[in-house]
Amino acid sequence: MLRCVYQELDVIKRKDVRIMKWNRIAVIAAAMAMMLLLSSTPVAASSGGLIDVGTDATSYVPITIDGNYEDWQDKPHSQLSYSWDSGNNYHSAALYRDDTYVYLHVRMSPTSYTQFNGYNYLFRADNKDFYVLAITPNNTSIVEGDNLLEIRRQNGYQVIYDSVGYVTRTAGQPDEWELRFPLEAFPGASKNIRTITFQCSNLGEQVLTATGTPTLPFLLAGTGFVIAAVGYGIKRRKRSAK
Ligand SMILES: [Ca+2]
Repeated sequence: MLRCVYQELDVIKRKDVRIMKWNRIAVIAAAMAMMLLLSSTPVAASSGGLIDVGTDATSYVPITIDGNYEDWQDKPHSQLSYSWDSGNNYHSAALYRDDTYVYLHVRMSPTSYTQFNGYNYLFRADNKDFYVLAITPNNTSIVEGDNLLEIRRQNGYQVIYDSVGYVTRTAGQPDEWELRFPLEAFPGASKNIRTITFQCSNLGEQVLTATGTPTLPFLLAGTGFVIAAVGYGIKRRKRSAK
């Protein structure tokens, strides 16, 4: 009788140890997921989302729209040129996004077509088109120094809420500008937009793809999956141990 009791106690102890072991694994998995989440930084959007998180991570300086362009130095720039003139002149441009805004930087060619052009900007978020224009308030002439820009929807001409831009004109230099508008402005937009591109027939024929990805929503989804998977494993173990 006593022996049976001891055997039963031993079985219960082993079950407890097994459950404790799985609980510990669950805690470690959750901790690892959180560490991954906290250590995440923006990655190149063109490299493809969740799978690349953490493998191609690069830390970028946040963009401030202020007519100072040093914050663009660490962002990859592309050449925008016209096919009939690509060998001679090109503009330099970069598209960047974070989890709230999309940002554009353009510096015109130093040798020809040096002046600002804010018309016919086509931003595309996950293949949905959004035409935007950038103009000075009341369409006033651009003067030397920093000029405030309004960012408007080309369709309807409304100023985009929470948008801002500056174009800088300096004697002997090509015009340079930066602007931003919120991701929420995109038609049917959610914060889970994966790919944003920019093109403008007035500046060149190339298509820019935004650098920077809001890793948080994707990683949260990933973390939830890890925890759910571990939880399911524990449940199965408990059930099969009965
Ligand atoms: Ca800036």
